[in-house]
Amino acid sequence: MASLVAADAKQETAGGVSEGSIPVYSSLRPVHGHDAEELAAADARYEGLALEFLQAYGAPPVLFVRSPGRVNLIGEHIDYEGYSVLPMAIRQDTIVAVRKRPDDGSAPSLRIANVNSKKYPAVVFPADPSQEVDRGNHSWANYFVCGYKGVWEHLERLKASGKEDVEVPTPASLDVMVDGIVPTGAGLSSSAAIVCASAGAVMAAHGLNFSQTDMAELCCKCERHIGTQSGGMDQAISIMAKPGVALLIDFNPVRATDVALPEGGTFVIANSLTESNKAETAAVNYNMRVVECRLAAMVLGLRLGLPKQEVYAINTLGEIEDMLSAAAPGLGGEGPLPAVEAHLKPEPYVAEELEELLGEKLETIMKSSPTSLAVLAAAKHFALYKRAKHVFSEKERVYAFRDTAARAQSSSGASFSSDQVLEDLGQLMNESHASCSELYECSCKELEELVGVCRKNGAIGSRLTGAGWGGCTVSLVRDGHVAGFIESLKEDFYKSRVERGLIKEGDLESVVFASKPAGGAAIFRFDH
Ligand code: NG1
Repeated sequence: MASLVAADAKQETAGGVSEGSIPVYSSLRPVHGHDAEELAAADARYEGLALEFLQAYGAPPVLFVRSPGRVNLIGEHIDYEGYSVLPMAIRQDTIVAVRKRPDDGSAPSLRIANVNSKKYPAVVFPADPSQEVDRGNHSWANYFVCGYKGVWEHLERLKASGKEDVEVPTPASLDVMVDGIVPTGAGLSSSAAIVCASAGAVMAAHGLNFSQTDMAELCCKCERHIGTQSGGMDQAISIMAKPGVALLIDFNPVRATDVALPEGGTFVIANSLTESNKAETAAVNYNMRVVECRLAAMVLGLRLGLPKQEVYAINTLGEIEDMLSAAAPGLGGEGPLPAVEAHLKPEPYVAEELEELLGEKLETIMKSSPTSLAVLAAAKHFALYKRAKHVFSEKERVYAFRDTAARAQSSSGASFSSDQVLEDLGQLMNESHASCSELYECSCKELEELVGVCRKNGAIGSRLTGAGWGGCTVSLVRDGHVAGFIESLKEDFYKSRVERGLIKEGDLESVVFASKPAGGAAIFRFDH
């Protein structure tokens, strides 16, 4: 196979590809061409994937779709409450190679394999968009099935909304090979990377190309088949990211605004080496927080004097803030936090207490959500005050972060103290971490240790990133200090772990690294 970087870099916009859809390239250059070493490594990786594909299926892939992981700079656990977040994509991504398999008379099927076949064995599913994702069996390929279902669900929604010209293709047999290098269980959105790349591959293999916003929405919805009640941050950044900038992402509907990051600072990601398996721990961690926020919103709704039936329909703290603002425009400039102080007690609530207040069994209120019922079955108490306080304060920090970063852009000349901007951003990150740790209780002892080591070694700000309970930290570090910072982390955090056999010395480059904002999802068709 010829080198994949040799062809011209061109984005195809003809042939039914509408503006704002996933870019289609015939070369790796637009995504990986900023650096010769990166381009050569990407070229080798795609070549290797194409070869594995050929060996597995006896024919080459027709196209590749890549979608990146992300690091969230600020705005943790607030996307599912409807609030804006501020992530950037990282270089590490998942690539899905695909071809439509010619009809051989047998029932259409999806053959899904991974270049890492030891860890991720090959699986066959029916080519049936209505199949359920088997939540009881945590197969890696379930994420592909989520993306697969998402494409058809989106087409069905379009049809249901009255779009008469929507043609739903017949589901074809597909051969698929996946190559993912986003660390798993690390809070860097490996799950969104595979879901987005899978949905993109299914879409493109059937001759479709949806808009980026439609893709972001559909990937968010379909990843929920895995069993987590996720917000839309990861899928939105994975699809819509642009090289060189972070994005402020708003929801309902999903929108992205560029946030230029100030000169002089670099974000360094470090893995705590504690894996957090979000899908398997959903009932006690991630979904538990979603349910706690919903209960907090309901109790606040009661205090607002809403009728019970309206209260039961409330899902998020974002909805409650809108209602509070409608009742008292501007909320006296103080936002919803005073309502939390006034109406929620600092101690956790038990289920019976909430049922007494709400006048209904929690199981009845949440009966339409099996994942919420799993939370109720596992939960002993619900920390409504702490969770609401985190959400309402964290959303303010997101806007403060965006406004602080903008200060660096609007000032002209070096006399402006960009160092002060970095300090202010760092402080917001530290405050965010404290809130995640103390109020949202989504940290763990390894993350606390790592954040401490990062700050001790000169991070201007350091915080857990992603869902937490393990995974990574992100630290803001002065440019000139990055190499020394990484070395000191190796010494102070990783050395003892290498000695204990938790990680190999040679793998450290993939657990602690600096990252510039990378680009989003792309389709590659190499015609030669
Ligand atoms: P990670 O850390 O990638 O699992 C999860 C959610 C996000 C967001 C963050 C916390 C999914 C797919 N992603 O991300 O939507 O809520 O936690 O801010 O569930």
